[in-house]
Amino acid sequence: VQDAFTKVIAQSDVRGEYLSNAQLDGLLALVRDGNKRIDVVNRISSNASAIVADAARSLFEEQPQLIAPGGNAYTNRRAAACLRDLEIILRYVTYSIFTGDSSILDDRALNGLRETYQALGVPGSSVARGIQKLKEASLALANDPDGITQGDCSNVLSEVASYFDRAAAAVS
Ligand code: PEB
Repeated sequence: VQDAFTKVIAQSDVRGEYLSNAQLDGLLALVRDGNKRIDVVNRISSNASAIVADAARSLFEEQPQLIAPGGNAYTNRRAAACLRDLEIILRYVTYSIFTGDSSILDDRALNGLRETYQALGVPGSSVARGIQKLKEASLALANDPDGITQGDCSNVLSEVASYFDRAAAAVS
């Protein structure tokens, strides 16, 4: 597991070099935007169950065959596993947003996930669609101007989007 700081340090250390000005500028920007990052994590975390339940509901509306007899999410046990999977992915995405690095998401959630789904017969493209719904809801929450200092959040938001895209690409 790495964060944005240890990643830069590891890169310099293999070359036996001090941090470059460009590296320091990058980390400085990260610190300056730190409150935005933490606010996004807070908004997603404190609304996680609603984000997940809405995403699953909307996925099952769009793809009713998933919860029909023979579907991969048919029976309460499998529907529960589906909600749980979306919740796990959302949780690891919040860790990556917080650390500014995708490694925790990659190493602990996405590594081997496609193969697991193939072995279980879980349709990866449907999971990817569910992740896209998590992304839309999370970005809408992060973008909500209500009750927060206004500023330019475009960098943080595109980074947030990239973690969801990464998760969706890993299973589809
Ligand atoms: C990944 N998902 C399932 C399993 C595992 C994961 C390891 C098998 C074991 C179990 O059932 O608990 N676990 C999950 C994950 C991590 C982890 C992401 C990361 C750290 O440890 N079925 C659908 C939908 C989709 C779905 C498209 C969006 O039709 C999910 C939800 N995952 C789903 C289902 C099962 C499952 C298991 C239904 C149960 C499959 C089965 O038992 O037949």
